[in-house]
Amino acid sequence: MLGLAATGCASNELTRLGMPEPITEQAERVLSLWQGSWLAAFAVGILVWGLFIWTILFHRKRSEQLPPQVRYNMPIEALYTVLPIVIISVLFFFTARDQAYLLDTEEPADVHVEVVAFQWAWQFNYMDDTKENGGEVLFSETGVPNPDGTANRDTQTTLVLPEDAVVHFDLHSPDVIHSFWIPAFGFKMDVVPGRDNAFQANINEGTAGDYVGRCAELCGVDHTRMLFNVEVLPQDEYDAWAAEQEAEASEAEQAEGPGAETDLAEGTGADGTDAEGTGAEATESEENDE
Ligand SMILES: [Cu+2]
Repeated sequence: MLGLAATGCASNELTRLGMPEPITEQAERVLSLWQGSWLAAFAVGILVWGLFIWTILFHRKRSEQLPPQVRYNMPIEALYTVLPIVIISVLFFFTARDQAYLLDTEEPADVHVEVVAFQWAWQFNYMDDTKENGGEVLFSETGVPNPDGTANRDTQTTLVLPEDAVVHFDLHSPDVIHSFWIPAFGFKMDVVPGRDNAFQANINEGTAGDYVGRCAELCGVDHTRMLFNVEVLPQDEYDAWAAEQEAEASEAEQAEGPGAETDLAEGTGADGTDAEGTGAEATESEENDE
């Protein structure tokens, strides 16, 4: 009752059992797997607690005589074995079914983002996947490491996405293992050096708004600085934003000569920021020494 009162009137929040509000079709699936698993756990819990309480209340010690024993009772022993196997098989079935759905990247995507996770920030490369050879970078958003791990929407990189669209994510890391996590997606995936991890998210209609993103793998001493923003925009606003970014990127490319944009996206961006991160680290340790 206290729990009910404390979580307020949002019954929706209560039934989510601690999960964030889902903004993708995939997140809805994760949420129902989560809720279903809890229902199964509650059912088993209620049965076991019920048997305990029933035993305590109605089968207290009445005399010195030993009660009837059930050891080597084959039907009961078989039940103890078969029932857990049934429970685990049902949980396994739903987990395997949902995992196959969550990792499916067959559906043609509307937006294609390459996520580069590096110590200690993120780069989001918006790709033109209509081009051959795995696509071409249209424009990039490169973050700088958060100063001290305190979330600050104004200084963090923002991953901008359209609502009511299919987004394909390719995950790459030039250094160590990170994990790309948007809690509202109900999903995270490791970003592993030398491995092409990918997933897709079908972002729901009516989900425009601000969300948070994190690195969810302890990737080194400044892991907590790897924060980013997620902003979901209505389709038309997203299109306008993307066109603007693309125009800016091609202007910059013309100013710096051909090939400059690719260098910025794949080399200098990540390396430059990394060097900056190391610089900050050196200053910090000097301060600590003092
Ligand atoms: Cu990380």
